[in-house]
Amino acid sequence: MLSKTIEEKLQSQIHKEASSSQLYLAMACWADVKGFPGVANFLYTHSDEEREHMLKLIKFVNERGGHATVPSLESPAKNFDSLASVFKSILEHEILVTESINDIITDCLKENDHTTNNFMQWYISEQMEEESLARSIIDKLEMIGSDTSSLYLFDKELATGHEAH
Ligand code: OFO
Repeated sequence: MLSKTIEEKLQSQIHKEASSSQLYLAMACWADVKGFPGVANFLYTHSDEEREHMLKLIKFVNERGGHATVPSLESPAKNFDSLASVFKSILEHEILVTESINDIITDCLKENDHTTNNFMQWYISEQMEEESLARSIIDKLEMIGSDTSSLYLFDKELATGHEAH
């Protein structure tokens, strides 16, 4: 059975995962209309993955005696400055998500909630992968700069899922 504190924390995490999904969907739309189909594809997939993260949490809360609330979401930004700024925002966003997951785990340890702690470990590994992927993409984009033929190849590479996990 979940304590009230842990249930509230998980509920707030549900909101964060849903917001991430929305944000990456907006970024995917932007990349799509700006002529980066590979990046768009990568971001559509990332958006779906975040929705999966949300669903996983919702099901866990319901299975453990809580009752998950489907969050209402604000509309994310529609326009972004550049590919580099998109991936920098993703990294910043994911760092915040990691902090909030760590915070839930700290509460689980305080409350001896080993089940939730164990469940949240999956999110920890997922975050490590997402952060390092975002960092490697940012490094690559910094190297490319504004060289259009390299950007074209970069986009193609993301389309084949070469960078994705
Ligand atoms: Fe990458 O946010 Fe989900 O966990």
